[in-house]
Parts: sequence; C-alpha cells; structure tokens
Amino acid sequence: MKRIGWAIALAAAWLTPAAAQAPANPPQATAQTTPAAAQPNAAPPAGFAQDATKPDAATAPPAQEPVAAALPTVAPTPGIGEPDGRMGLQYQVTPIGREAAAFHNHWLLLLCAIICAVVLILLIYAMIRFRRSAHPVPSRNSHNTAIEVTWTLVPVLILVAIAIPSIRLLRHTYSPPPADLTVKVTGHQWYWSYDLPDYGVSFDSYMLKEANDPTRQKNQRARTDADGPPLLAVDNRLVIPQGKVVKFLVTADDVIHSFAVPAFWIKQDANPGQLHEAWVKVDRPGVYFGQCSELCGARHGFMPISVEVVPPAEFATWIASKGGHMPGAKPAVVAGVSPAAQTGGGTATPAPAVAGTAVATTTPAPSNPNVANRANQ
Ligand SMILES: [Cu+2]
Repeated sequence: MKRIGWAIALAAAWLTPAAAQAPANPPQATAQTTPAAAQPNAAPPAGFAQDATKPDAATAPPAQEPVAAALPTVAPTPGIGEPDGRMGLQYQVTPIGREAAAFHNHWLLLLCAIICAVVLILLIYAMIRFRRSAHPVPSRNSHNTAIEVTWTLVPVLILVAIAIPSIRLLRHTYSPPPADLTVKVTGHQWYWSYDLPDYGVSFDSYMLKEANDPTRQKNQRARTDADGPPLLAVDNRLVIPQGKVVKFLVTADDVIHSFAVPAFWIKQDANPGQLHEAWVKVDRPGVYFGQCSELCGARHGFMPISVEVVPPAEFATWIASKGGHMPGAKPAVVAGVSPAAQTGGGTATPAPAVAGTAVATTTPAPSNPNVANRANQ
C-alpha cells in the first residue's frame, strides 16, 4: 500500500506543474512572435489576464479621458507626497499623520535608542567587570529582590509610556470630525475607481505607462513628468479640496486591495463586501502618491493612487469638468458644463462616458462606463 501511495504522490507532483504550465505557454509564445499591439480579441481579454506582459485591452476607455479637463496638470513637489530615496517617513500633511510621525520620530525611536544603549552598556560592563581573570570566584546569588522588582517595573513603565500616546493617537484616528466630503474608493484588479456620490462624479483611475512601454496601447496617454514619477502617475487623479475633512469609504469588488497614501498616514484594507473608513484633512495643496498595499494579483504593483489637493474654488471647477455638480446646484448647470469639459480636454470624450454622465445627473447612482469592460474579465 505504501508503494501505491508513493506512486500516486509522485504522479500528482509530476502532473501538477505540467497542468499549470500547459495553458500558460502558448499565449507567451504567440506574444513573442507577434508585436505586442497586434493581438486583437485574444482570449482571455489582453491585459486583464494574470500575465503582466500582455498589452491592455484596446477597448479600455478610461485611459482616453483627459486629466481634469478644466484644471492644468499640477506637477508634484519633489520629496513631498512621493518617495525620494531618503530614509524615514514621508513628510506628513494631515493632523493624524503629523501626530503619528511625531510619536514615531520623537518618542518610539528615542525609546528604542535608549533601550539599546542601556542594554549594550550593561553587556559591556558585565563582560569586563565579571571576566574570569578579574573575577575568579563567581557569585552564588540566586535572588535579589531589588533587581527583580526593577526588571519587572521598568518594562511595565516603558509599555505604559508607549501605550498612552498610542491609544491617544488611535482615539484621534477613529473619532474623526464631521465629514465635508465623502469619497467611495473601490479597488479592482488592477485599478482604482472613485465615486463622489454627493457631487455626481464617478471615474476610474489607471496607471500611466511609459512612452516606450510596448504594452501601452496607442490610445493610452503616456506618462509625463508633470503627471508624477514612473509607476505612480495615473490618468485620472482624485482631486479633494484643501482644508476640508474628506471621508474615504474603502471597498473592493474582486479581491482584497489596500488603499495606502503614506503622506496622509492612510493604509486601509479594501475588502470585497465591506466598507472601511479613513479620513484626511490636508492643508497643503499638492499631489500625493500611494499604491495598493495588499498583494492582489499579477499587476498588484501597477495600481497606484494619486490624490491632488486643491483650493475649494478649483475643486468646484474640477467637479464641473467631470460632469458633476456642487451640492445644491441645479442639474441644468451640468448640461452646460459637459460640452466645455469635452472640448477642453483636447481628446474627444468617449460616447459611453457622456451617456454615463447624463445618467448621473438624473439619478444619484453613478454609472460606470467601465462596467462592460469588467464583465469581460
Ligand atoms: Cu490591489
């Protein structure tokens, strides 16, 4: 029986990798023999399969949309809101971020340094003072009340010293002020979509590829320096107003993602079927980048987040350029703004997006032009 068991196990081990490789090899071979762009109607949909070397589907509509037609693309400030090679935390632009960074830099690091120094000094002292040549007869002590009380009390005091500011930070994080604006953030394989239900705005945000990237479709805009660093720039930034409390409702529609923007001190898991909450209040205008921080599939590394913080007046302009409306504004205003948004962008807005905008103005539920595209996956 043992031999039969071994035979079955060996057969399974031999069959499994072969079965896994069989469907993967043929598409790779075809991708190498033909140019990347000349792959129409390959199944599964190109660029959305678990193969990062495939080009995106030619029908991906969001990449054609202009970046906030009525707003010029603001270039990020080097070293702020993006990694720049320095060690340590990014410059924080939210109250929670500043409190947390101060807690980390001025308290936790200090405590770590003091503990390391004390332990090191004790070790060196014991090694020198009680070495065999200087201390030939070892001590026979087995109890010392003073030392035992000390080495119990000191760690407790250290933990209390960490717990008090830590719990205070948690309390501040999870008792946000009333929100001025709510943004629903949805993670998908592999892009983000944003909904501002109070403003009738809903859009997808894809990573911008490099100009020389062979997987970039001709209808996809290439990244420029004004958009941001490679792998972080997106075609449609999320824009939020400066100095306002913005509540993010974070979820996902396929697998677990994580909405993380280091300069905001946000790292919130996006779970399918669940809504998690995070909030920011950013006083400094600028562009801030983040990434999905949960391993979510082949293109996990290619779904960046880009948030632009603008003065409230510019935020209203951006809302209008997206076909939305400020709360309380008449829907008729939107109809007058939409054509202007189309002409201002330089490229024609695809028909589904216009239809989606029209629906969004009459019914609160935002319609997403990319839904049909997702259904193909
Ligand atoms: Cu993800």
